[in-house]
Amino acid sequence: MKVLLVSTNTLTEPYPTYPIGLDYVKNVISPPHQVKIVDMNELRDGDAFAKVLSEELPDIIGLSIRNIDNNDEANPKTFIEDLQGIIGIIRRHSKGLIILGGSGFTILPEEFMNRLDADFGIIGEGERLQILLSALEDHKSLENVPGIVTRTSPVIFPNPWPLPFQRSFSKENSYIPFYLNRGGMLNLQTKRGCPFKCIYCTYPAIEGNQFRFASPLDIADTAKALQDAGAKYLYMTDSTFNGSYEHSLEVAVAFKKAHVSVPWGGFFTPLHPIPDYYHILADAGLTHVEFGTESLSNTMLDSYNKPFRVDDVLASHRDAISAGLHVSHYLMLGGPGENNNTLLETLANTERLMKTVFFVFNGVRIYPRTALYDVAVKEGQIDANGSLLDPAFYWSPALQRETVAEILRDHTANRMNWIFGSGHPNITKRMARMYARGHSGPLWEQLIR
Ligand code: B12
Ligand code: SF4
Repeated sequence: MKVLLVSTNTLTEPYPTYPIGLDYVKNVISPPHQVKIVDMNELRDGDAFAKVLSEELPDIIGLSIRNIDNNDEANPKTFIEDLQGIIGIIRRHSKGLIILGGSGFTILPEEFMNRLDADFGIIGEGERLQILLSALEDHKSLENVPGIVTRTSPVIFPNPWPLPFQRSFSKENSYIPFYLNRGGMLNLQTKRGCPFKCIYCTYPAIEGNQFRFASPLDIADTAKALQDAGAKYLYMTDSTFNGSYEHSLEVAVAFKKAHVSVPWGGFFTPLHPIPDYYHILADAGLTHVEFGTESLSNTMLDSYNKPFRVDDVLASHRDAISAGLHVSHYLMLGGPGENNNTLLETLANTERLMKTVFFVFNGVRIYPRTALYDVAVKEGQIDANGSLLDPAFYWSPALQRETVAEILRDHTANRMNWIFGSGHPNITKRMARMYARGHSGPLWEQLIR
């Protein structure tokens, strides 16, 4: 069959993200199927997309839905209307079947199927598309197959994909220059899944609740291929890069052996560090560490069910800084149990983290199939029958919004290293200008104070 895979994500904040997921989907279905990937970032408008549809005449159009929204309570942006527009163009210019997939789709499969005129959806890893395509060719029933959603079958979450996952990256992909010209960032996955159980997190539902590792040699080979394609920086897309100290160190060793020289970074969990860990990674090219710290109050870390405590954050921070790395911390304010005391405790402890940037989110985005969802329903913060396509954020009943705003204003006045939500538009504009002048990487190191 002829398959057209479409990356629908055109969000450029904080910067555009290369559609890595489609490299994996393509790898598993091609051959036997004839596959082309297009990226709406490159096509830019509906006419160009309609032209591709008319020229390619695909039997199947797979839409990758990465983002539901921009996860910013103060300036929310949702993407359902853009997706409806894309599907309208497909229906007008193609007779192909429409299949939805991607992390955004996986979080809200029922709601996307209800709101979009699609034929099928794949929950979780897109490698499962091969099952759907074979069943279509063989005219087999697709009802009640875990991970495959039809217009009539119920949503059944599948087990993680049981086979090794492999990417097919081609430096000939026409959309690569779009990313190279805007920060030079390509991305790389070293493992899937997360065994931790933080109460608000969707990652285990998207990727599975155990780590599944790619081979360090394969990862280093792909890193080299990305570097040879012109990447100036690699973002590790793992839920938590250091979740396995053993595997992440093997990756670092493989990078050194393969002479990967491009800088890289990713999400880290501030677990208690093992000796020399950040020095070894720095020596293998790591430059940026983004810690998913979320709070600096042990009461709140307990409430979020985080696998570390404040002392571990301080130790991780110290080690990463001493290895010469750029360090940032994500903070999430207002979750269950947050009150003025825990908030003030977090703010006081931020003073112990020097030379850093804080990415701060007010309220905690509520997603189905998380423990936070159940709390939010129980407290009446959301309606169990309502839609979460319009983002809802948990806010602790013990907090007054105005008091919090005042406390934060006082604490962060004149501090350039506190970024709220998706950031001030001026920062995004400044980043775009710097990228245009040839700067690369995530650039938040410019804000470190
Ligand atoms: C790494 C990451 C980032 C990095 C990306 C860096 C980079 N250069 O790539 C950074 C920190 C920059 C980032 C930013 C943002 N992110 Co982010 N990010 C992730 C994360 C952890 C991994 C994404 C990833 O690349 N995975 C690896 C690839 C291989 O997987 P994949 O793309 O999902 O593809 C697989 C499947 O989804 C599926 N699939 C994909 N496409 C298709 C298509 C078809 C047809 C099929 C069948 C299957 C299929 O098959 C693939 C292979 O198995 C996810 C959470 C997660 N664990 O998924 C959040 C996630 C995608 N991010 C999210 C959000 C919200 C954002 C931001 C909007 C946050 C913000 N305000 O800054 C921005 C948006 C950036 C942008 N321009 O789009 C949300 C999206 C859901 C939502 N609420 O909208 C997620 C799901 C996290 C969450 N909250 O649950 N992010
Ligand atoms: S450690 Fe990170 S990825 Fe894992 S469950 Fe917690 S927040 Fe999610």
